[in-house]
Amino acid sequence: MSAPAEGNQAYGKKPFKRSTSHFADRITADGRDGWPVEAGRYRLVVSRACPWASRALVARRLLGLESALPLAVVDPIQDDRSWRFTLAPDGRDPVLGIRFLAEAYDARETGYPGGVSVPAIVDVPSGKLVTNDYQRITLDLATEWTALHRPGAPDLYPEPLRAEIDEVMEGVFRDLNNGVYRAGFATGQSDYEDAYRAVFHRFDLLSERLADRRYLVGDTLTEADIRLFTTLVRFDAVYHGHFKCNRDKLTENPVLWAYARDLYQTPGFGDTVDFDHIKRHYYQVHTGINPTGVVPLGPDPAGWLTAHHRERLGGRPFGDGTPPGPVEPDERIPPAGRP
Ligand SMILES: N[C@@H](CCC(=O)N[C@@H](CS)C(=O)NCC(=O)O)C(=O)O
Repeated sequence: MSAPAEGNQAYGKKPFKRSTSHFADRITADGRDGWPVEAGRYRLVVSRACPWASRALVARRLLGLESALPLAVVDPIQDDRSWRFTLAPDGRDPVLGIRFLAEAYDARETGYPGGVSVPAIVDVPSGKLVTNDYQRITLDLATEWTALHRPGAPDLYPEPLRAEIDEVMEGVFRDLNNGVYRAGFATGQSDYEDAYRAVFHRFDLLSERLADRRYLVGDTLTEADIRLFTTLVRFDAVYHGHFKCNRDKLTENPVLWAYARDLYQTPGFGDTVDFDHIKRHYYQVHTGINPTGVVPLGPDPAGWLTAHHRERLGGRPFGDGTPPGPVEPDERIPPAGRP
């Protein structure tokens, strides 16, 4: 039995509290937790709706880990057994042979009482969940999976910049990545207002920071940009309306809108985004805040492809490396999900 999806928790006047990842084993080059990096051994399970899982989708593309770490995409709509493989033929993941992600959680720990969340990495031979630790997964893809990176892969977590990257990510997580959820799931006026203020305080700080620099830290793409992108790309489609973060739209903030478009148009970012999955998940699953389940038609995503002019700020997106190649045909976003 899985816990109810976030957002449908019983309504008391408690602030929204994010659960911590229960399964925090790490897949490392030296295999110290019993899970060595190995091509083809693990399966990355994501929802394209989920911002935390989407970090892993972007990092995997930028690093060229597609064939080393194959992908399973779940249906954006959970049922009472949580995430389902209904997009696969016969509703079963063809490699793991399971219908619900919960089965991999159960294989790892019988009777685990917590929620079944994505991203999740599953060990294919045993069918067991290895980790759902979304904060760690992408950092390990960048630093532990290096032997399997593509030639020309960028360094997304460069050693000399880690302290600054961590500091930037901390504020982005608290006020934006998680701040929008605190606003959206608030059940009391003052909790909502606190979260709303934090979201737009961070908007203001970031638009100042990014006015004259192309990326958040250094002059290349890093993990910090991935984490900001996955929230910004959802902003007008869901957070502005559904989560009531409506002081500004992203499109009304010239700096952040240009920054987000620049990333969206960079190979590895926009080509992982499915606006159809994003909108259907939030508006249909969170029945506590959208009881009708009606999904809005707007906004028009066409703007994501317009010129951003951020090249003028310089920057070297991939440092000494190169952009990733085209998306594999079976991972391309269907027309309903893109501009
Ligand atoms: N709550 C997860 C973080 C990732 C997360 O919240 N994922 C969401 C989708 S955006 C999810 O799978 N929610 C289902 C649930 O928690 O029941 C954790 O603490 O590990």
